Amino acid sequence: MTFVDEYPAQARVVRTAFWASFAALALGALFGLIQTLHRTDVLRIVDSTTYYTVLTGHGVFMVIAFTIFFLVGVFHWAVTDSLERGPVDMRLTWTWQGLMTLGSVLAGIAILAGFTDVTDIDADVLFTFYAPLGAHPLFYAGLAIFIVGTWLAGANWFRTWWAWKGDNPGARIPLPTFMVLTTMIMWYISSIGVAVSVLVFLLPWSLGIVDSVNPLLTRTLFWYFGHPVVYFWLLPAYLLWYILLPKLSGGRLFSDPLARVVFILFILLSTPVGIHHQYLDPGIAEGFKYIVMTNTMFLLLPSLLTAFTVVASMEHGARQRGGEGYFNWLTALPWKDPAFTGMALAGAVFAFGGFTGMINAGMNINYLVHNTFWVPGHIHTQVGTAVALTFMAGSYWLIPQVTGNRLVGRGLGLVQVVLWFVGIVIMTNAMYRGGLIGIPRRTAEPRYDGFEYEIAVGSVTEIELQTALGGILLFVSTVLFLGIMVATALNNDSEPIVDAEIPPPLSGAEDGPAILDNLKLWVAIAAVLVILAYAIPLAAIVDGGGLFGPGIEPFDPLPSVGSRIGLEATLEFIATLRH
Ligand code: HAS
Ligand code: CU
Repeated sequence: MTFVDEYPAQARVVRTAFWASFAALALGALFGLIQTLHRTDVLRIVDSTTYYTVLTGHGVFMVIAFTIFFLVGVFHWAVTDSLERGPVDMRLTWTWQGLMTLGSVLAGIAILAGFTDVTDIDADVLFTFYAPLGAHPLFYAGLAIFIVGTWLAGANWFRTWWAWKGDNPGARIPLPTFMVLTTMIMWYISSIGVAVSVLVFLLPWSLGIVDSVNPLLTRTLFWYFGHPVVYFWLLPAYLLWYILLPKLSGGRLFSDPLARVVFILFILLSTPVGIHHQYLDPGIAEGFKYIVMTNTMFLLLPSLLTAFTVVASMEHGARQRGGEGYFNWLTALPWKDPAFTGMALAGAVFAFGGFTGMINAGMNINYLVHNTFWVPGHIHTQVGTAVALTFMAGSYWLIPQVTGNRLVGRGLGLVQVVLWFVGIVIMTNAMYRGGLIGIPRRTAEPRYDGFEYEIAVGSVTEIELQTALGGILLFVSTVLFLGIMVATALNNDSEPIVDAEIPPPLSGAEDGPAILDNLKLWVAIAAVLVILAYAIPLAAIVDGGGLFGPGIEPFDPLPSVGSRIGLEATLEFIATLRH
């Protein structure tokens, strides 16, 4: 039985989310090609001011719309399939789907309006949209509506689990649902930061309700959210690596309890480290930055555990297929299957991108790479491959499940994932090397007239040609992927498709302590860690630059509240800490 046979209404919800995701991928990839050819001086389709509209579009459509629409599709599939039931309330389901679509359309209009000068609607604020860059209110309103949509999606899945729990008292949470709920807990905790930044500061500022904002405060609230959001993108990829990859390998998941530990570690470790994006920001004490750097190093752990579990599961599968030897078993894996090979290549690139993340996290070496072309190198190995390539590879198994159609172009799918891998290796290699010689990121004109970079290996021209070549290969790969998706959606031959059965893990939930499922405990610990990490830096930032910007007393609007709860005394104490 396929998923669409068992849950036709839920398959429709998943398909709707996936097609929204693929539409965003198509737009984002087109913008990616335009900007790559522009900044390498290979081909100029837009002028250098419009470049920033293109760059904003590429970022928002790729890392917000493409990833998060795909995420809600995967999560809806995972909860329905593992709890063997649809949501309690389908109206809530279509409400969150509608809000996410409305929000992305509004933000998209604000961005695309930047191509015309017939309106004053503009949003060239890049995907991080932090002040002092300011966008049209439509952009912020769209983002806010989109995030509310994701919050309701999470509520939908919690309600489904709650109803299932009532019918299965004392049962452990099925692993796919556990992964969805823990990821949503991390999302609720972290998205508070961006919700406050947008709703309390940036949207009122863009509407003229407040005259100014404190850029360091809105930036810090953004990065409070900005590091965990990378795991919001990564964890659906992890879910596919843990749930699908063992099955595709012909084996079973090595350890369910270890997978639960990994997702709990992301709840606890991901939010308290956002200041590692702000090592060069003034106004945050070095001591805090040093603490954040140390905390960031702990983030290696969940990824290393994942590498161990996932590769062990692959080895188990290979040996069931007759694989032998220390490494020879690798040849027994299903390398002709685009779903398997795409995810394995994505995992390999993730390892490399993860280590560049550790380099980013080193406070002193970060001074060398921050705001250089190195960072987009890291971005494209991580979101651009670990996540994006896993999503595309996972689609080769999921789309037949939610359409009931056999995959069209399986061989072409294999070409597509390998082409993506080759393109990303070429492009990011150039980005990383370019960053190390100081080529800046986020600029339409990265070369300083007449100033040739002296570099040990190759030349700027060679780096720029590599970047352009990699970008072109990625664009071709995207077109291939979207073509296969459309052909499969339209395919109505009656050929049988892969079965939906996910085999049970080798070591099940019962082998791990029940406390792992105590979600309230993990929320409480995470809240304490967040308060420890952010209370004093945020208080110091407000003390130094006010809630709404310098020159405006921190709590002008709240003098009576401040004195009553001793806020002034606390701030005086913090001020002594800073000197
Ligand atoms: Fe990052 C900047 C640090 C992971 C995305 N990161 C970014 C930006 C983005 C991003 C979008 O400390 C740019 C934001 C902007 O525009 O300014 N990042 C880290 C660290 C990790 C990390 C420590 N990043 C990610 C992931 C992302 C992502 C995942 C997206 C999905 N990142 C930073 C820092 C900056 C930064 C600074 C700021 C730079 C600056 O100055 O602006 C860690 O999570 C990495 C942990 C992982 C490893 C690898 C060890 C794991 C191994 C095995 C893994 C293999 C597996 C696969 C699991 C250390 C060896 C096996 C399975 C198979 C299928 C085979
Ligand atoms: Cu980060």
